[in-house]
Amino acid sequence: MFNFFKSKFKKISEKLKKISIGNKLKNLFSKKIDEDLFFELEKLFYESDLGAKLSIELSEKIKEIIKKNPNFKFEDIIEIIKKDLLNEIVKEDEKTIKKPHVIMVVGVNGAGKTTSIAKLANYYKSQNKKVLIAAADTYRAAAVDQIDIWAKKLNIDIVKSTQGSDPAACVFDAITSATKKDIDIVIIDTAGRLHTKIDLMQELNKISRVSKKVISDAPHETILVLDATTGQNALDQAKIFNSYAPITSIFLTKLDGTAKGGIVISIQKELKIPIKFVGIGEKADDIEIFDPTAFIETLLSIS
Ligand SMILES: Nc1nc2c(ncn2[C@@H]2O[C@H](COP(=O)(O)OP(=O)(O)OP(=O)(O)O)[C@@H](O)[C@H]2O)c(=O)[nH]1
Ligand SMILES: [Mg+2]
Repeated sequence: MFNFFKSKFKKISEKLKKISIGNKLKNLFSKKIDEDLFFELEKLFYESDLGAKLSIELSEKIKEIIKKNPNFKFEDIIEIIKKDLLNEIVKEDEKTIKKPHVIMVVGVNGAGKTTSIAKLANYYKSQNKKVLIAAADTYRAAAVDQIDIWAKKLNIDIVKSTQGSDPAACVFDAITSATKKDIDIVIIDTAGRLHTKIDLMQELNKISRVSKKVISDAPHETILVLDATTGQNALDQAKIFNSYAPITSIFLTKLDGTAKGGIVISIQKELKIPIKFVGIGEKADDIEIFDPTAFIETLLSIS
C-alpha cells in the first residue's frame, strides 16, 4: 500500500506504527477458536478506542461468520473488519470555496489549535493560497505571541489582538482586511475553553455572528481540534462544541502520540462529523489530509 495518507508513506507509517492491531489480531486467531477468543477480540477492539458499541458489533459479526464457516481464513476476517470500519467513515460535503473562505478553529485548552492553525496555514500556502490568520485568542497572555511566531516563521499575514480585548472585534478586523487584500483563506485562532463553561462557549457564537456582519455566510467552516490521546473524552467535547458552534469537520491532533487509533473511527461513528486532517507531530508539515483507506490499512497492518 503505497498511497499512505496520499503522501510521505514511510514517514507516516513509521509514526503511526503504534496504532496497528493487526499483529494482535493474528495472534488471537492462531489460538483455539472458542468463547474466550470472542471476548478477547471485543476487548482488543475496545482497548483500541473503537467504542463499546462497535467493538461488540464487530466481534459478534465475526463470531457469526466463523460459526457458519468453521474453515474461515484469517485474511477473510481482516477484510470484513476493514470493510466494516470503512463504512463508519463520514465524508465531508463538497463545497464551493468562496473568497475569502473563513475557517474558525475551536477546541479545549491544549488540544493543539494554534499548532494546527500553523499547519493549516502552511498547507494552504503550499497550494498557492493567500492566507491570513486572525489571532483571536485574547484570553491567554502568550497566545498571540505564540501564533505570531508561527506566522513570521511561515511568512503568513496575521491580524493581532491584545490580551483581554474582544476576540470578535479581532475577527471582524481580520475578515474586513481579508476582503480588501485579496486573501483566499482566513483562519481564526480562538482561545481554548472548557466545553462545560457556558459563557466561553457562548463567546464562540458571538465570534460567528460578528463574522457574518462582514460575510453573511461566514464562517464557512468550523474545525474542531481534538486531541487523539484524550480518547473517548474527545467525543463528549465534540458533542458540546457542536451544540454551540456547528462543527463542519475535525482536525485530530497527536495521532503520533497514541496507540489507540480506533478513536478515529468511533468519533465518526458517534458524531457523524468527518475527520479532515490529522496531526502527526509538532512541526508545520506534520499534517496529513485524512485518507480513510490508508488509515484502516495501517490500523490493521501486520508486520
Ligand atoms: N506530538 C504532537 N504534538 C502536538 C500536535 N499538535 C499539537 N501538539 C503539541 O500540543 C501542545 C499544545 O498545542 P497548542 O497548539 O498550543 O494547543 P492549543 O489548543 O492552541 O492550546 P491553548 O491555546 O492553550 O488552548 C504543544 O506542545 C504542541 O506542540 C501533534 O499533532 N502531535
Ligand atoms: Mg492556542
